[in-house]
Amino acid sequence: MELNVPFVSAIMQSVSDDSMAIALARNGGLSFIFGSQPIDTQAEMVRKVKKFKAGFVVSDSNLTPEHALADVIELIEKTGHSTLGVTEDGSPNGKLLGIVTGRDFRVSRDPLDKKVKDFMTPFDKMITGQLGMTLNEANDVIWDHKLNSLPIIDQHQNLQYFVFRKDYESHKEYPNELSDANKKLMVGAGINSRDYKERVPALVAAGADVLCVDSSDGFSAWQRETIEYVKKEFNGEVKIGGGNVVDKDGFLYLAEAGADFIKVGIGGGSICITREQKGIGRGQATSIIEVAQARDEYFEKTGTYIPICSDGGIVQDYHMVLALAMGADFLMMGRYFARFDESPTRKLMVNNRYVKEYWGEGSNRARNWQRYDMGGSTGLKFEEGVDSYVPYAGKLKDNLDITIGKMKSTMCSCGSTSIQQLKEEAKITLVSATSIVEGGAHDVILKDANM
Ligand code: RVP
Repeated sequence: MELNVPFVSAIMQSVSDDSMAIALARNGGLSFIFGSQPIDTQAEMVRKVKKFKAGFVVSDSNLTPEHALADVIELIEKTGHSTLGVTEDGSPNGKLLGIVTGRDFRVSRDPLDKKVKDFMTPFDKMITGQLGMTLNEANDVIWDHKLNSLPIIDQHQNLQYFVFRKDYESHKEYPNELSDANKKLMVGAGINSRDYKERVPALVAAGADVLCVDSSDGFSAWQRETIEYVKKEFNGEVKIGGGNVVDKDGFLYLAEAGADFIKVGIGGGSICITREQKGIGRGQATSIIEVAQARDEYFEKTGTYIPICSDGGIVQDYHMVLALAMGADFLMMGRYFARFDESPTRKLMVNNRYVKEYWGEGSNRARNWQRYDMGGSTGLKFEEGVDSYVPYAGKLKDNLDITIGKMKSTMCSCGSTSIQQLKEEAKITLVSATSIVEGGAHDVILKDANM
């Protein structure tokens, strides 16, 4: 398994759900769907990613014919989408009975209690597509009949998807798309070392391509047992990573346990206060350099190359190149992805700026899910993560394109045409605090201080 861009999104409630996973895989990376949720909801998110078909959108705005105009208006406000599926049971895949768009009602004239069935465009007046048609065929129907959207139904008239005219442009090629042998997007999932005997089979059945034991401290017998169990139970066919570790001993421990990749980093995450709270962790660069060396020695000795992932602490785009140059094979980021439209959290206006919520998995906010699932001790007295905001940054693709452009430019300056060459040849130098000041704009009055 190989990534097309060396990025994965963090195993966090505030980062990696199915929307993030779809967006990132389309752009060549991979998300690990957060494991701090019940097994069935996590498996459902994995399933949604595997079911994703470019251009075919599962309808998120649906009502029954018995609903009223007031419900239509409320739903449009909530979702921001103005094409509503009318199904027998109001579900996204129920029997399709009609469709409502802005052309079907007039708020100024129609009473708010007017029933959907009295103003929807009914099924027998609609043009629909059949499940199985290609995106090109669907777009031809949209074009020929001058439609704005085409509902796609199965042989029982159940609504499956909508194809929208306005999406046509945005469905241009995604050259880096990360897909499996069946052309389905790839997706990972986080697991823990407690309920893995139930969680892992459910995630594998849902189609997860790779798993990762999610813990701030991976150098533990629990983690070894989890990895060994998964390897044995699935005859070595399920890929599973472990972590996090910060030194050679930790790396070797998980390598011997059978981990397919190993995550590096404790306490460096932007929302992480593990070092402050427990005194546990290590500088990210020091950790990466040591573990990368351990990986290379292990490879020389055994012939097995176990990729390492630098997890946490990356803020600037150049940090990414640095982590790769220091030896990381790929990077996990939370804060970076949390800022985008596709992350699962709310976008808010705070102090005249758009922000998105971002909270650590070790915060009480994230840990609250356990009271539904795990029983046991939920009354832990301290937090290892904070609840915060990050500046909103727009769409993932736009940002990723810029980041990758910058990284390529840095690599170009290092004379490297591949990550491997960068690792071997880049010259890394220690910098002083003064040199960092010197590296930014300094001693000038910036024209637009808000930029
Ligand atoms: P960052 O990209 O700097 O936001 O860091 C994200 C990483 O921080 C995660 O991948 C995880 O390793 C770590 N994390 C997540 N939650 C917490 C916490 O609550 N302490 N830490």
